[in-house]
Amino acid sequence: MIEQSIRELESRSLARIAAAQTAEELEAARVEALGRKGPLTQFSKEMGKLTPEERKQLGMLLNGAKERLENAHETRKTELEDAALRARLDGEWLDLTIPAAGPRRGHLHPITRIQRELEELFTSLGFAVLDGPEVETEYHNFDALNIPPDHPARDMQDTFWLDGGNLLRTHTSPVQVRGMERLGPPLRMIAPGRVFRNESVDASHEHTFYQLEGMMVDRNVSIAHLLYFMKTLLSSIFGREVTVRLRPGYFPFVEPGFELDIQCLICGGPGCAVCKQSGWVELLPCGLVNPNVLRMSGIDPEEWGGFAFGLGLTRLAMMRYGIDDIRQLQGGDLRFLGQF
Ligand code: 2NL
Repeated sequence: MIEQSIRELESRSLARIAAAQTAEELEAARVEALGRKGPLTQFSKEMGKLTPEERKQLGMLLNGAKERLENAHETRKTELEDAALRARLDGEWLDLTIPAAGPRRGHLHPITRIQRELEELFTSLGFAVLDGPEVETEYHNFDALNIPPDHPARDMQDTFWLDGGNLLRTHTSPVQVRGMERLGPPLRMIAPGRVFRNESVDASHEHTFYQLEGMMVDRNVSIAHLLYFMKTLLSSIFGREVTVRLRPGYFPFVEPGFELDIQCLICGGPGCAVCKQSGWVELLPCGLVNPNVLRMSGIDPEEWGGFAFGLGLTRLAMMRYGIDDIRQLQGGDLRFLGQF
């Protein structure tokens, strides 16, 4: 009678253990079959009422059932653990043969690209590419350029002055002054680089921007030479012939000085929003080098003459790429720079 119920109990519990699908279900089945409140334990507790012979019989029965249940539990536990590990390995596999993504490829800043293009062009025309200090003396930045002592450009509002009387160059002209001093005539040179003005920053003004100035000094240099080189420069920049005009312009370092305008490339002359209905776009200040400037750098203006020009690289980059806020160019935002 009792033997019968132990056997039934065992086979029911074995079935439950084998059917367990999770560690929780398995544990519940184990507690039910073998736990301290489980039927097997209850049977063991009642053995005291039995005769020694009956006790021996029942004890063997109970121990056998207990052992088989424990084995079944252990087996199922291992099965479930193996299955869990296999599922995890399937989910987490790594293909170590896939090639790595590699470092992200960078590229030149749009201003650097324009600068390099123009360096190539001028090199091909026999010009040297010169570099110079960004911290300059007042002499090289102003005096040697015939800029008078009371000129507003020398003001605190326009120039970053440094302790000791030096300053951050406000144009690349001092590089050309140093070039004239060092090379002597005849010479052809360009001076591209970073310049600084004490400006309030907004969409069209930066305290830091880029310029490319150029100069040729030789015998019998005329405005015809100036025009030839400027037209060559502009058709290289814009990739087509451009129509130009000269208007008088005043800069202390050139005499005569000009504003060179190009016929508007958007509307071709009749007038549009870009040229403000005038048909012309102001682009390039230039002129013949002032004899005082030549003399101060040790070049005899009776024998030598030259032309010079100044090109805003930052403005050119904005025109070419349609950038409407100058602050983007120095901003370092890769989402912006990545577009070029
Ligand atoms: C500008 C300035 C110009 C020059 C720059 C120059 C330099 C020397 C002698 C004579 Cl050492 N001239 N530079 C000449 C004409 C115009 O432009 O701010 N351009 C955006």
